[in-house]
Order: sequence, then C-alpha cells, then structure tokens
Amino acid sequence: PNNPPSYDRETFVRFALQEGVLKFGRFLTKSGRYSPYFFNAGLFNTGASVGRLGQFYAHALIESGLPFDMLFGPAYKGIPLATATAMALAQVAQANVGSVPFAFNRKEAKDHGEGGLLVGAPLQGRVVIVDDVITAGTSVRESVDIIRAQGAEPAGVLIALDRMERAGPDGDLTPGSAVQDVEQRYGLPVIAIADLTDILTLLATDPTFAEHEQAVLTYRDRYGIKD
Ligand code: OMP
Repeated sequence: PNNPPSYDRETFVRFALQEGVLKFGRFLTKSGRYSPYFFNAGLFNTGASVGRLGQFYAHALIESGLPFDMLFGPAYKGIPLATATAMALAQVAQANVGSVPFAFNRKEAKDHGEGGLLVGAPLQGRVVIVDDVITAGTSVRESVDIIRAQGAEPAGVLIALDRMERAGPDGDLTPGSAVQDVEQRYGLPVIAIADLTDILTLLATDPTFAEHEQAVLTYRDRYGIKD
C-alpha cells in the first residue's frame, strides 16, 4: 500500500534542499545582513514542485485551525503561492474547506480594461496573507493596508519559512523576533511551514550538512531568538 505523503517540518526542509530553494553559503539579505543560509522560494519553479509546495501550505494552514474565508497573495512572489495554496486546499477533501477564493494585487494600477489594483476574488471576510519568508517583517503592513482598505479583515499570515530573526540595526535589535512583532502589532497569527529551528535540527542530525551547523548557530546568536 502507498503511504500517504508526509507534510511535517523536516520533510519540508528536505524538499526545499532538494529543489535548491534552501542553500548554505554567504548571502546578503534584504535587511543587509550576511546570512549563512538563504531560502529562495522563487526556485519552486516547476509544476510539480509548486504543486507540492501548495500542499505544504495548505496542510500548515488547516492544521493551525485558523478560521479564514479567502487567501491574498502580495505581488509578485505571493501570487503563485496563494494560487498553489488555493488549488491544494480544494483537494484536501477531509478539511471541509471547500473551494477557497483568492486574490492578489498589481504593483502598478492599470488605467484601461478592468482597471484597479486587485485581481481575483473580491477581498471580503477573513483573509489569510500568503507569503514566502519573514526576516525583518517589512512586507506585511502593505498587505494589511490593502485588505483593510477593501473593508475585509486580515486573519493571519501564512509563510513557508520563519527565519526567527530580530529586526532593527545591529546594536539596536528588537527584543522579540519579526514574526512575534507582526503578531503583536497587527494581532495576526503567523503560521510557518517551517522555521530556523527545523533547519538547525536537520543540520544537527544529518552528517551531510554538519559543516554548516556552526555558521548558522553563530548567525542565530547574533540576530536570532532561540525559539
Ligand atoms: P523581510 O521583508 O525583511 O521580512 O524579508 C523577507 C523577504 O526577504 C522575502 O520576502 C524575500 O524577498 C527575502 N528573503 C528570502 O526570500 N529568503 C531568505 O532566506 C531571506 C530573505 C531576506 O532577504 O531576508
């Protein structure tokens, strides 16, 4: 008999490694930090891999128990993520979520045709924001503003990876992580398929990746929270 596919955190980290999405080395982040690892969700770039990614998002969302009515994918990278998640949700029969509407924004307003900044289903009810990674947490505010401007209610943020980092300049880091800050500031739960702790678990248990463990631990000591 076929075993049902597994959507646990370790399986996700291994999937990201396999697809070349999670890499170890030296990378400059958006907030100007040199990170010993990077998660490039844009490299889920085939039908099969983005389909499987959508299943991980869908399972994480359902397992969280968060009530929601629809999904929002912020342009550009959130667009395929929200689409893939909505498609996967429609296939998770036992979840009883039915067919979940989704929407996304344009970066530039169109002045012809249908016009406007939003594409997809009308934003209404409880809206889950689907994004890739949170490091310093800068991009959530824009999505929250777009959703509220339509009279809808942001319900939570669904991401692939929580890097568990504190925001702010070196020497003046926030006490909590960027994800904790989003949760407090907007009152929004953040659901992550996996986080830095899951990556460190893999580094500590699989000898193949042992050489990267120390660099990631050092980086976490500098910018991270423990859990
Ligand atoms: P914040 O907006 O600072 O939370 O950073 C998240 C964004 O940084 C992501 O949406 C990506 O554009 C990028 N990023 C990654 O995609 N993967 C990483 O591992 C790290 C970053 C980053 O630059 O911090």
